[in-house]
Amino acid sequence: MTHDEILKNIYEETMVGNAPAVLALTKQGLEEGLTPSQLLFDALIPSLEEVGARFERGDYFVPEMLIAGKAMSGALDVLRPLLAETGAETVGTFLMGTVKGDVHDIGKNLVNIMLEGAGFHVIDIGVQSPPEKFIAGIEEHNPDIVGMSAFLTTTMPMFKANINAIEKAGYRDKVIIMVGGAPVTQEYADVCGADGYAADAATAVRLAKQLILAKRTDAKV
Ligand code: B1M
Repeated sequence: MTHDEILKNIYEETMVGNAPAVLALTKQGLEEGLTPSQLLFDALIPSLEEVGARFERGDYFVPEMLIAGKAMSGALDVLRPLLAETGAETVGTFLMGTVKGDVHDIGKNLVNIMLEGAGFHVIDIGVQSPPEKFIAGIEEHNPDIVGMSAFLTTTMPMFKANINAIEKAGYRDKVIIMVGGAPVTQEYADVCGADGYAADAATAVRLAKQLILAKRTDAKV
């Protein structure tokens, strides 16, 4: 199979949720010289985007989204150690969770992998995380940054609820707060009072580093 054929097959098998085939093709792609980034950005992510578009058009339903998501997660398990390979020292501690009411975790996991790859110590508090869980995470791990993901329009208001709770607990000045997720915008992040917003994992890593540096040197981003 050529590189293009492997990528095309991963794209198609992810779309139909054929997890064993996606796993085998991902391993084959790596053996044959495709990079983890090519597998991610040229096959897996575009496939899930198309799954979302089909769901919006009413051509796909929740079960189809679910199996496509599982197929992607299986491939991510293989790519994780490769994407996270780093010799760098710890840049900072990043506490990350998907907000209450939201079960989406693939995007969050991908951000985590890229953060780990950039030298962050990442603590993942999982999905459906209520404000108390973010607070408990801050108390236990003393993070530099608290990251929140929301993937539904209906769960985005949890950003503000979490930020209010963090403020009330007296930790707002202690932590940098970053938000993200498919429906989130810079404008919405500003309205919530977050310190940073990123549209994708690579930008999230870049911004996280900038925000930490700015806080440590008292500069503005
Ligand atoms: Co759902 N879902 N889903 N879903 N799902 C979306 C998000 C949706 C956009 C599909 C659509 O209509 N086109 C839509 C939300 C619409 C909206 O509100 N605006 C939707 C819906 C409606 C729903 C349900 C309500 C469906 C229903 O039950 N009727 C339901 C809600 C369940 C709940 O949470 N309470 C639901 C359920 C599910 C499944 C469980 C079946 C499954 C989730 C599996 C899982 O995550 N383990 C699922 C899936 C797979 C999707 C789509 C198809 C794919 C999501 C994904 O993994 N994308 C999605 C459609 C889409 O996104 N196009 C959809 C790939 C991932 C790499 O990208 O998640 O955007 P993304 O993450 C990016 C960035 O957002 C960013 O970086 C990541 C990597 O680059 N980022 C951050 C993420 N977090 C960040 C944090 C940061 C910074 C950047 O700083 C802290």
